[in-house]
Amino acid sequence: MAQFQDVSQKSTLHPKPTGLVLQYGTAGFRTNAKQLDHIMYRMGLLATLRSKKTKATIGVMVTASHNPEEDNGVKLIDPMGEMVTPAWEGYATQLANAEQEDLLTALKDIIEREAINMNQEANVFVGKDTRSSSARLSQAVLDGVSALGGHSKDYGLVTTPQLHYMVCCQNTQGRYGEATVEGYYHKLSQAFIQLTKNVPNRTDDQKHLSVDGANGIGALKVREMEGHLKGELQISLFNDGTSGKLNHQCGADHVKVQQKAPTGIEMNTGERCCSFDGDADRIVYYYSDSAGQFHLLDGDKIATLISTFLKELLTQAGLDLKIAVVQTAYANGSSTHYLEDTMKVIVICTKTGVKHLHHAAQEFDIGVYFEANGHGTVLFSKTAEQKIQQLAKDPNSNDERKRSALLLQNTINLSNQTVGDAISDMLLIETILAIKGMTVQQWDTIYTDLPNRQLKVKVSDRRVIDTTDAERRVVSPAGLQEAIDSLVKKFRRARSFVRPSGTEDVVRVYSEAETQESADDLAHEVSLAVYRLAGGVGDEPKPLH
Ligand code: 16G
Ligand code: MG
Repeated sequence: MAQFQDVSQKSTLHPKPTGLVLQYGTAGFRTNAKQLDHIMYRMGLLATLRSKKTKATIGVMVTASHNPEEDNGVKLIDPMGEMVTPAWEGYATQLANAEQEDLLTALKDIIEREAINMNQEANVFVGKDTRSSSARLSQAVLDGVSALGGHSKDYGLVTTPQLHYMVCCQNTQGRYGEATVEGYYHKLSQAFIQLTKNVPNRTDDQKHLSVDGANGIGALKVREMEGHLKGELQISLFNDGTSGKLNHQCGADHVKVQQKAPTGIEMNTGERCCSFDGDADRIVYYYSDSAGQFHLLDGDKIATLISTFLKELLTQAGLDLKIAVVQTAYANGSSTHYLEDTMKVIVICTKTGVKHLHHAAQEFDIGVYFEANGHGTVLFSKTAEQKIQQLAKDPNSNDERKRSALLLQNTINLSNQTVGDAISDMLLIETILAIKGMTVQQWDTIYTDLPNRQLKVKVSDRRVIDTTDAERRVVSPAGLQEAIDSLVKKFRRARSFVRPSGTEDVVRVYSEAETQESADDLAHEVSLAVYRLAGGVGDEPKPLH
């Protein structure tokens, strides 16, 4: 077929380095940008096949999120704006690793296995972050799409959640919104303005927020959006990419892992600040108190704030809808405790990675999901949306119920229901704080985090670590879980787990305990156990104190 000739011919412009093996991991392919040209071309091909198969528009996002600027990556977006389905992650890995001469065979194998009608039209949306390699790499994706005769739309510079949003809008014929960046700003800012209208006399302090844009795409987009907010939110933007390096000493991941403020931000005592990550799908908040102490409000604190707000609204509206919070093993024990025992909401724990949380959240009328690292959003089921809409229109309902229903309705519009979105989350958090008349300090004291520590251990092959129970327990290597259990017993209110990273060649160690010193000691001792029982390489982990 002429189509395949074109694929072959163009593939010579995007040759695969012989022997290079890469895997479609938790967040797609991610490595040094120099190794990714052939991957991008091939993901253009695969997205075209996926589009033919689903008879819908598919998204391809070129980004490596919070990784250093030298890296890049790519992930595929399925029709409703969700992560691509696992079977196709497998195809992505196969196609990526086929040697140059086997490319057509690998491609035809997928076509056959999925019984794809090659006469079906295909449509692919492409977006990219601000990395210097992104322009060239997204061009390689577009080459792949055109080689198989697919149509493409290049959105250029967009945040990851914006591209997810576009794909969902396109495939729902605009019911979710208009598939343009303007449409996105319009939908979110309208909802934000409607919600903040409920709070008369907001002071300038309440309207002001300092944002660390991680020197990335989020900075550009938040600036674009600001005008739509009609002064209801006044942003001081730091690390806007004009001079600093992407993710370097800044951004949500840096702040969360280092538990300190990013460089380049001016923090006044008690003022709310937040950081986005490199592709703006994560957000964390923080402030510094009068003693100069830094306080982090991570994904767990955000999930608590949002779920509390929604639960109160449901009660006021008299709506019987089931709400749940989805977390991972990284959620601080205090947050889980507070949500279950004080708030009486259902808490679910899943494996790390957005797709796992997203799917678990879809099981409820309202599913609030957040990873401790700040990736998360709120999902509303069709039933929930309908009940809320009905109540908002019901002429017989009283004022309080109606007001709550309207607030819920605008909250739905403010949430990016396809994936975690720093901009949408930021607007929702600002709204809730305004409506509840809460300062960042008051939000922080809802519960007190248990001190915790994250470490990484280099081992010769991290796949020797196998986990179960949503990554909370180790199955192999033999003896490791027993070792962790007995170490945990030495400390008060302690917990620890280890898991192989899905994005880096390391084993991650997490611990929490009553004091920081205990959490540090526990993390160190567990790291030693991993080093000894799972084939550690290099120097033995050293104590933190
Ligand atoms: C990726 C995941 C994120 C997860 C992180 C864990 C997506 C879109 N992103 O960034 O959810 O927390 O990986 O990294 O799924 P790790 O496996 O290296 O600890
Ligand atoms: Mg990200």
